[in-house]
Parts: sequence; structure tokens; C-alpha cells
Amino acid sequence: MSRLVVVSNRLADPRRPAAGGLAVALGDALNRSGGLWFGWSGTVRPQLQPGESRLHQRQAGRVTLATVDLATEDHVAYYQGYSNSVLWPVFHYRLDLADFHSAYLDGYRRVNRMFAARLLPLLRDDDLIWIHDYHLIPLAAELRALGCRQRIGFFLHIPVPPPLLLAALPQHEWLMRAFFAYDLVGLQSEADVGHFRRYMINEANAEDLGAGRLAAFSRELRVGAFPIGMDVQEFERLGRGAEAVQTGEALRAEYARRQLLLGIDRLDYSKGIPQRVRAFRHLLEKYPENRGRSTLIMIASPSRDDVLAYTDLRQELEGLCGAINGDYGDLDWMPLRYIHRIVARRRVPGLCRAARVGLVTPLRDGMNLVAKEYVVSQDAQDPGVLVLSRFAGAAEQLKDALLVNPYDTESMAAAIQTALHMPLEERQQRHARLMESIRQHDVHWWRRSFLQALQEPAA
Ligand code: ADQ
Repeated sequence: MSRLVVVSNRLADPRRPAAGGLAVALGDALNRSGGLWFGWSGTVRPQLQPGESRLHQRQAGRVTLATVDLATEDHVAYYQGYSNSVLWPVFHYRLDLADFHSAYLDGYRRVNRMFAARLLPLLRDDDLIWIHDYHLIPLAAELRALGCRQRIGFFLHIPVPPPLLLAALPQHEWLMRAFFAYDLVGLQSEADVGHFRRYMINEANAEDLGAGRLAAFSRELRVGAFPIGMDVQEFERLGRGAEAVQTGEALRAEYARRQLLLGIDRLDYSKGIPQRVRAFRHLLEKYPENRGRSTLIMIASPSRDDVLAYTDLRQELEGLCGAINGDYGDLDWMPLRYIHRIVARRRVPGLCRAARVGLVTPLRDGMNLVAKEYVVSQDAQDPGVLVLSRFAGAAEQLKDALLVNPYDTESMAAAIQTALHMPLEERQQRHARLMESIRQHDVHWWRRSFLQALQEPAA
């Protein structure tokens, strides 16, 4: 059995339950093969020069965690800059929010080169390498340039936009060519695979060899959809835990006379949070029977506060939430509770279970695991209804949710109204079908199918 080497921007100690499903799933596989997990430590050191780093290694059970610190300039250019102010907005279709600064691209290349140089001496000949996400697209190319010949797979957690949007990226040819250093590229959805293929064929002159294989730049690459799943059992276990149960009971007692709607997100412009508030406002306006009866709880955890677009979003949201409470609230009822904080993972299933409607309405999302978590948290006898954006990767799998267009305020409000009044039998049927799909394609299925495909010899 090959040793598994996982590389991601950040890593977590897989033994800690707070680490979440992905860390647990990768931790499992790493543990079994006595693997290595490599990434940024999360520490920025002003005394380091750009491109300089310090390597730390520690054991977490059988897994070796190897991390590097970053110089301040590298953190600004690689992480805040190119990763989060260029790739994140462009890959989420938001060219208007991208900040194309050439120093960002320089920093991105520099840090990927440094990662490769630090990682290479830790590698063994028969390692299987799995690199994650947009921060590290050129890492395999940098490793290959240093002579690395192991099989390398890449999984992109965010969406791939249509070819012409990708082509708007300065130096997109360089970035997209870097994908050909991988043996396998995994994407979240078939829509993403379609965009990726079309870009490679139209813009990079790749030859389509069929069965997901593309050839260009004297290399062959396989691309496929590997929709990420959740750790259903771990989440069900959390749901039976004291904190989840207490959270659910407390909410049900407090809102005994009302129906709860819930949104849980990172505060990010891709998540469609202002659009959701507008739809809820429209619901109160158009269907006044919900006034005094429905409450929307929105938990938006702080995220990337140091990037300007996020500060603007926060201000916009605070204005919208204040206005709805001011215009519709009463002495004994506030329509909306907006909480700008992270909730402990142990409480999430309880929160979800208490909500009659789960609102997951991103403008664009790679997958969105909250949608799946909401479904898994429900009481199968009396389940709530998931209202899901058709632009979340999850919509390709969760067809039994109420699918909405988050840009269309009226129709989203109508879908919420339908969800609030859905008869029990229909709720049960939809929930059962959603559960089947989520269970079948859980995070262990995702990991196994990706790693299996990565190990298959090239045709
Ligand atoms: P995110 O955009 O961060 O990640 P999402 O899938 O929405 O991802 O959530 C990831 C986890 O964070 C979930 O387990 C969720 O419960 C938790 N979470 C989110 N907001 C929270 C809050 N306010 N408090 C507590 N916990 C919260 C990226 C992509 C997604 C993709 C994931 C995994 O953008 O599309 O689903 O990676 O591939």
C-alpha cells in the first residue's frame, strides 16, 4: 500500500472532532497508510524574507503533520492576494471583485515553489500525492520541475467557471497549463467538468481522448466529477450528543409558537446572504400570515475580514437585517436574528433539527456541505425542508430539495412559502430520497473513489 501524502493550504489534527468531516476522512486514510499531511502552519513571521520558510514536523498518531510558516509579504500576496482576491472571486464568477495585481501572482508562484522545495525531501518513491484546492494549483508543476515522478492528484473544492471567464484571468494560460502536471483532477460537479474540458479544448488546444482524458503539452490528464460528501455517521453521532440535543430543545422551547428558518454560512459574497434576506423580506410582505410566526436565524461566521469585499458585505448585511427588524419587528417578535459568529460544530445538528426550513442559497458554490448537514440532522418522522440554490454544486445531487434561483427574489420567497406549508407526507418522501443520496455518496465514498481513480494506470 502506497503512503498517502495530502497537501492543503491549512491542515487540522485529524484526531480532534472539531476538525470536521473532511479532516476526519483524510485523517482516516492518512492514519491507515502512516501518511504525511503538509501545508501552511497558519503562522505569519515578519522576520522571514519573501520565499523563505521554516518547517515544523509533529506526529498526530501515525500521521506526520509537516507545516511551514509564511513571510508577511508571502501571506499578503499568495493567500490574501492571489488566492482570495483573484482566484476565489473569478472561480465564483465575480470578475468585478477580482483585484488583478501582478505582485499577487508573483507571490503565488513563489510560495508554490517554496512548498515544492520543502515537500520534495520528505517524499518517498511510491507515495501517492493528493493536493487540495485553488491555493496550490501550480504545486504539481513545481514538484515535477524538481524531478518528482510520483502520481499526483488534485481536488478543487470550488467551482470552475465557463471558459471565457477563465480567459479573463491575466496569465490564465500559465495557470491552466499547470493542471497538466497532475495525473488526475477531481472537480465537484459535472458542470465544472464541462467548463474545464471546454477551456482545455478551446483555449489550450487539448485533444479529447474520451472517458475524461485530455492530452496537451506532451502530457495526459484525467478529469472527473467527485462530488464531496459528508461524514454521515460522525454527524449523526454529534446529533445525539448532549450539546446538539440541548441546543435543539432550547430553540424549540423559545420558538414554540413560531416556525424557524435557518441559514449557516461563512460570511462570504458567494453564499448569497443578502439575497436570502431580501427573499425573506418579500415573504413577509407578500404572505403576511408569516408576520409574527416565522423567524429567520442566520449564523454567518467571520471570514477573510482583511479582504475589502468582505468588509463591504458585512456592512450591507447589517443594514439589511436592521431594516427588516425595524420595519416588521414587534414588541414580542423579531423577524430575523443575525449572528456574526461561528457556532461550535457540536451544536450545528441541534440547530438544524429545530429549523422547519433550511435556507442554503449561494450564488455559486463548489458543493456546500451545510445543505447535506441540514438534511442529515432532521427527524425522519417530521423533517424540515431544504431550500437549495440551483447554483450550489450540491444541487446536482440533491434534486429533492426545493431548488431556487437566488437572484429571483419573488420566486425564492414563493419557494420558502411552499416549504413552510409542505404536507408531512411530502416532507418525509423528499427527506428519505435526499438521505439515500447523501448516505450513498458520503465523504468516505468520495475519498475512496478519488484515490482509486488516482491509482488506476493511464489507459
Ligand atoms: P466552504 O465555502 O467553507 O468550503 P461549506 O461546504 O459551505 O464550505 O461549509 C464547510 C463547513 O463549514 C461545513 O461543515 C459547515 O457546517 C461549516 N460552517 C459553515 N459556516 C459555519 C458557521 N457559521 N458556524 C459553524 N460552522 C460553519 C469550500 C467550498 C464548498 C465545499 C467545501 C468542501 O466553498 O463549496 O462544499 O469547500 O469541499
